[in-house]
Amino acid sequence: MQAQIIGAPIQSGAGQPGCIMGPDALRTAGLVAALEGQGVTVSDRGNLALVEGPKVTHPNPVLKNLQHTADWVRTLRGAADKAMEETDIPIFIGGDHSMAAATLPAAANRAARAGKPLFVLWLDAHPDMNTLESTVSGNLHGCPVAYAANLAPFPVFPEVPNPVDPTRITMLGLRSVDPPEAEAIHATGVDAYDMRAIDERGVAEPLRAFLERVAAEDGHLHLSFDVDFLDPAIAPAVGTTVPGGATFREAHLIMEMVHDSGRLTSLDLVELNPFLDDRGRTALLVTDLVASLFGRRVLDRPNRPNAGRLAA
Ligand code: NNH
Ligand code: MN
Ligand code: MN
Ligand code: MN
Repeated sequence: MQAQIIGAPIQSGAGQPGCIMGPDALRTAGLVAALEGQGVTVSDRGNLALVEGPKVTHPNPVLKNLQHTADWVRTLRGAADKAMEETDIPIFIGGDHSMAAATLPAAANRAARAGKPLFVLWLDAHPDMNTLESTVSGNLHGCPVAYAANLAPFPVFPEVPNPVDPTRITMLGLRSVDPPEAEAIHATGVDAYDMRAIDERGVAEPLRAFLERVAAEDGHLHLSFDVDFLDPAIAPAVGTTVPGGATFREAHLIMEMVHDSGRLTSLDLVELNPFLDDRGRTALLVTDLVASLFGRRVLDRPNRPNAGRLAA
């Protein structure tokens, strides 16, 4: 299996700086070796360079860094559409979650070309379903799902020829949802599991049902992993920590189950802010989760003296 790594050092969609360092922190933590250790042939394409695009404006004055983020989304969309053609599994490393405004439409384009439905597994404390009108923070990383599913006009971003079907999106880990987002989840039929649902049912049951649907419909599967899905106690390096997140084992189990499904076709690793990290532990944890996602099994975990520190 071949994977390409595409670094997108974009931070203008988040409320505070630092995600610009995300791609290089993941590389420093050993992302390439983690993949190669699972037999994946990796081509690391380095970090994208921003290409400035057409001037965009929007009447909502709260929107932050609109031009810069729109330029990034357009730049990454071009690179993502290309990577989708070139490799089995493009891995987009960020960078804030506005990246998904490029990677989701690109994944949907590839699925449409293959004549398959696209499914999305969204692991995040937040649904990122705000519109350019509904956002209160003005941070565009809170909007990519609404854009990619065509829930509202986003004239500042490129056209979306193949909108993502909201009923084929499963969200796990939600615990910070704005009122218009809650309304959008109900109105569109996104399959959303907040942390209370996970407390009661665990991650395995809803995830198994989702993966069975992907298999039954012979779908493509894009996994979008926001670091704030994880509990801040194990993953401090994120600008929007929310208490009560996924545990180490919940996160690994999800990765192991997605691997076993054999369905993964593209991946986002987003919102890592190394400026907020504690001796690289969050970057190491994300890298460790990627190893599970590509097939490392609990019984094969290396018995290194350091391996246990990730469980702290
Ligand atoms: N919903 C909030 C907003 O739109 C928070 C979004 N922040 C995230 N999303 N980190 O994953 O600003
Ligand atoms: Mn997010
Ligand atoms: Mn989030
Ligand atoms: Mn494998």
